[in-house]
Amino acid sequence: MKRRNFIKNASLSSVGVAVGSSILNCAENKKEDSTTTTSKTKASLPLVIATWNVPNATAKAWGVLQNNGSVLDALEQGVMIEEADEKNQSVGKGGRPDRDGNVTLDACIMNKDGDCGAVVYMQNITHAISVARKVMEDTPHVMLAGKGAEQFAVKSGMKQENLLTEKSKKEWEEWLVEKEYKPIINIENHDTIGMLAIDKNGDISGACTTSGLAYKIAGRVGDSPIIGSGLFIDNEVGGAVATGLGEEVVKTVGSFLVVELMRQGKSPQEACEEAIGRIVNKPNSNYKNFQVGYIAVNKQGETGSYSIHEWFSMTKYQDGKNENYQSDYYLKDKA
Ligand code: SD4
Repeated sequence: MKRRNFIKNASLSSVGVAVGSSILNCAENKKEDSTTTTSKTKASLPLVIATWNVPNATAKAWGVLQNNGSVLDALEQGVMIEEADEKNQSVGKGGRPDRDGNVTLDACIMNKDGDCGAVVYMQNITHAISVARKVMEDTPHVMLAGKGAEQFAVKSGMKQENLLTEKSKKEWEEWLVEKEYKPIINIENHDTIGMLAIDKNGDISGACTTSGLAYKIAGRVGDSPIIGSGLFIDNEVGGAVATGLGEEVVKTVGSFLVVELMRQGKSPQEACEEAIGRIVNKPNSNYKNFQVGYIAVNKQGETGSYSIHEWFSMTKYQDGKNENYQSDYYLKDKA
């Protein structure tokens, strides 16, 4: 399906799809990932992959690992780049608000031991990933929500700030004119950031952070902070992370599914494809109107990525090379 047709279809759909100007940069996206073979050759480590075209974030994470930093430091500092980037309107500061004008963040992190931490519906703190990590490391809990998460962040020394930038505010005010309730999925070149990393010892961890769907109903939480849906790591097997319409990912427990499929012997690419298959093959699935994308890595360092619609991509930093790979997608040849 050509991009123009996709945009047309999306605008007709009950679930709107916003295509930002940065999609025009897709020409920068490189070939399809050539490392999705099932060969069992030893991968060059460290290795970092992330959803979308986020070279600064992967470079940051890889640099931390190269300097023998911990994999959690690498992931945290990597995704913080996107959280702080006001131009990325799907993550952290500058994120698009909910329908009431509040920017609410979801994030989670998971380590090689299966420990995890998450924050949901948190406001006024840019670095949701850092709060998620502190939940994991400093509390007996897995998830903190809303005001409690914000209070915990402040007690942990993080500063409160207004996350609604002028640009996101203006766009929200324009949206208010029609107030048509259509969750908007952003399929831009950068978006919700999910990142998976393998350190030099071969240990895998992951992180995911987002401001969620633009103009969502207040209180809505997506897949991104839900362990097993937006992110899952099993250090014996591999890791997976999701982007796109979170409700569909939650309904299929997507990232856990990808990891379990890899456990059964599927390559990361095959596992991502089957997980997308579970969504599109559901009775009455209206998958033509929404995007979901997965990236995955296995213990051998093989990677895969797959989405429903065109223009999803994965950034990979390995062997000193930081490259963006256009994902294969379900609707290819089905237009
Ligand atoms: C959510 N999965 O909140 C996130 C949004 C996203 O690309 O990934 N957008 O549903």
